[in-house]
Amino acid sequence: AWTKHEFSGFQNKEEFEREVVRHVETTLARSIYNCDESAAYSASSLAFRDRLVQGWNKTQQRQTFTDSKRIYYLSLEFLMGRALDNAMLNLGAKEVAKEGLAELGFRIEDIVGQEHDAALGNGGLGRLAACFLDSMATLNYPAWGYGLRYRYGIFKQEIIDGYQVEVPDYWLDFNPWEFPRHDVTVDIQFYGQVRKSQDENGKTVAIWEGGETVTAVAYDVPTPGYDTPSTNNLRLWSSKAASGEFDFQKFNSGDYESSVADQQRAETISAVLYPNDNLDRGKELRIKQQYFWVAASLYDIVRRFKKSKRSWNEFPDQVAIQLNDTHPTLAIVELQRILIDVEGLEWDEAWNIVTSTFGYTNHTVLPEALEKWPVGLIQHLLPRHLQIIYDINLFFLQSVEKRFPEDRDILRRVSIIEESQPKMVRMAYLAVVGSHKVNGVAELHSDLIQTTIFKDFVTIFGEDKFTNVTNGITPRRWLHQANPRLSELIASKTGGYEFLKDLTLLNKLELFVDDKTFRKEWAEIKFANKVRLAKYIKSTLNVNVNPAALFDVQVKRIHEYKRQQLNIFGVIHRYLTLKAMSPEERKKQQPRVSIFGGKAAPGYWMAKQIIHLINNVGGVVNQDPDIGDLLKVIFLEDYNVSKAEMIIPASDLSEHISTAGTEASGTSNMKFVLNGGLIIGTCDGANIEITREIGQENIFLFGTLSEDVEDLRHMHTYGEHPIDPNLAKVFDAIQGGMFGEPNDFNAMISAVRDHGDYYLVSDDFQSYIDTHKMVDTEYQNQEEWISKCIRSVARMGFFSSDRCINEYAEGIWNIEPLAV
Ligand code: 26Q
Repeated sequence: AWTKHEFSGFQNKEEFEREVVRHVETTLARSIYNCDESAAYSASSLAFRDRLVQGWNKTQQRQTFTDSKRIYYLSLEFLMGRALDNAMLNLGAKEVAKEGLAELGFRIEDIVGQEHDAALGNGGLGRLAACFLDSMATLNYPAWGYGLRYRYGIFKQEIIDGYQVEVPDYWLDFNPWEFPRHDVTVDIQFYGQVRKSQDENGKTVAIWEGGETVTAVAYDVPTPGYDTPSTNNLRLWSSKAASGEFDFQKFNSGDYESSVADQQRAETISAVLYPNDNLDRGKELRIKQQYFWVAASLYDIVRRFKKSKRSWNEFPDQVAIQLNDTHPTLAIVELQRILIDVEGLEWDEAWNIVTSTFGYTNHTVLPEALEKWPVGLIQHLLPRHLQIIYDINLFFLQSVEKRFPEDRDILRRVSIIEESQPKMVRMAYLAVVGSHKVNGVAELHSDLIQTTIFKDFVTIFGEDKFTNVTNGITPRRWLHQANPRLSELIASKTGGYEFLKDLTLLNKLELFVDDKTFRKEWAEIKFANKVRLAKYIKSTLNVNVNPAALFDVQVKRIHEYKRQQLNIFGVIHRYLTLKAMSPEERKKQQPRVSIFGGKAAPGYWMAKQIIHLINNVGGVVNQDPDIGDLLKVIFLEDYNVSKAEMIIPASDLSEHISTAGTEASGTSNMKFVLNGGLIIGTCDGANIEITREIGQENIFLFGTLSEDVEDLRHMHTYGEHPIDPNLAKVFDAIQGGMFGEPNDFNAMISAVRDHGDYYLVSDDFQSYIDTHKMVDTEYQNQEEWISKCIRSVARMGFFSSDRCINEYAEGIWNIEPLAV
């Protein structure tokens, strides 16, 4: 039962029930005798929403009244998942809701399950933003998120004949969690021309005029903290035609069609989330989204600052803005434009304010993910901004030239403008130059950016500008909400649910590692979670999986660098090995279920091939009577946040096997370990720090180290590189037609065999299968396995997003919690 929660949404179940009934009968205008699960969801949400709003209003009033410094988190993605379950938990009213719903004849899981995920993100970066909102509210930081209100979130994935098919995700039918603010609008200008003019003092000023205008409308989403009345705001902008733009003349003169077309063109800006993850496709609409969102957010932030009547040099004392990757980099240019063109500040004073305000988080070193925009496109779309970018670059390069007069190449290397054909604006360089701090998201990644893509900038600006903030996850959603029984068991041993606010308290679990009954309860919970997933697999795929088998899970976006192909090749190797065994030998093998899930970007052909191969392998293996329970291969359709909440607690082993140096951090690795699963992984991203925290005896590491990757790639291109013999057998099986048409997967195989094996699949194959053999052996000793799981959980305190947000607050934002 819920005991120590100090802040509660409802005093008792009767109060909750009264509110649900009231909403069914009045807001929804339905009879309580005709209340189905959908209506019960709606009414429960509205009941909780009312409570959220109270804390939200108070929090906002207090932030305004105390005039405290705020952090603004700019992210094109917020992968929130479901809100009702989270609101119940954060308001400490889950028990009350459970009992109240039971009295009304419902099971809480069914009601919570009615909600459509808010899926305004691709993967890690978007989910990180959502975890940060949870932590910022929980820790009482005055924080706002700013994003786009996409009409369509990430597509829904269907698997048809083994292939991915994308279906649009229209999610706004009924969304009680947003509040339209039709009175909070900003007109955003695009295109047009810049003309020079003189102001009243004879100073030359730039006038940006003409072009077209689109209106941004604010939609606010309350984001509650856990066990605190603090409720922060997530402001999402929606685009619509500007009132003057919805051309009444056209309309009245009967040109109805073109006036509607104008309106649709405006609404297109916030229509759809780009489904690329770690891939930059330079589409004009994407940069229009970026400017639209950035300009609306900055107008809003500046408007709020100006109400306080402070002088401009106090702006960085009142405002910190964090850029979630380069997607909002135009904010740097936009603030400079506002300060010099609108507010009349001098360049240097304005630039000081700008650079003191912004922090930039890098999430990738992959060259194909680094944003670049053609100069010509920006010239056309944002002519004044291009001038400012050129001026920023000019002053920056002048200062570099002064300091490094002997280095003739450095200016070309660090220029914000790449002198290519066509010329490109390098957004990451602009973000570095325009921010006071640049951080990576795990230690290895932060080291790598300082020695590779930003090496020259470290020389120019000094090491202090570059820092590391290792990612974290919210234990509220990723432990308590996803795995309530494990959370309860932990609470019973660590002195209540305090660990949800101070995750380092998990270390108290070490005392119980050898406690037989504790271990047994632990194992029972894992088993129950596996039974639940097995039922789900049966109901969706009609495949029977044995919950006593080892569940081996890889769920994440499908990408060659994440190496789902290595995993499926390993599975095929296992299948071939089992097939070659005698029935007696087979009986001694550890049964496994290999579970995959994840979306491929719609235009990423190779990623779609990988999905196809996984499904084809499942089709063969799962039917094979020689194999039975020894091996099952499952591809779970439409992996998303709410499915993650079910899948992660059911894993025994999860795979985090990116080519070393490619995965900036990874965050699901943290979620799996926190839920009592072990992991197999490369020395990449946060795996390294997880190893340091939990101990290397509790993790299955394998493969090439990042410092050796470059040499190996060089060897592949210029030297001999015989393919791994076991992998060659796997390729022969595929090309012999064992898993469908013999030639269907030639490109995947060629990438390894003939095209340089950029992701080192062959190099790592032997150590990968050897490590899996160790996993099999260790899993046989269940007592020892469970001890490892418990010890690992006990040592995961570091990976709370609360720790992470405190590091940002202290090291980058210079901001303090607001006492409640
Ligand atoms: C860029 C330009 C045009 C269109 C799309 C994009 C785009 C969109 C999304 C580029 C990248 C992303 C997403 C990147 C991402 O999710 N990165 C992940 O961030 C996590 C949180 O820091 C890390 O844990 C992962 O390692 C990293 O891959």
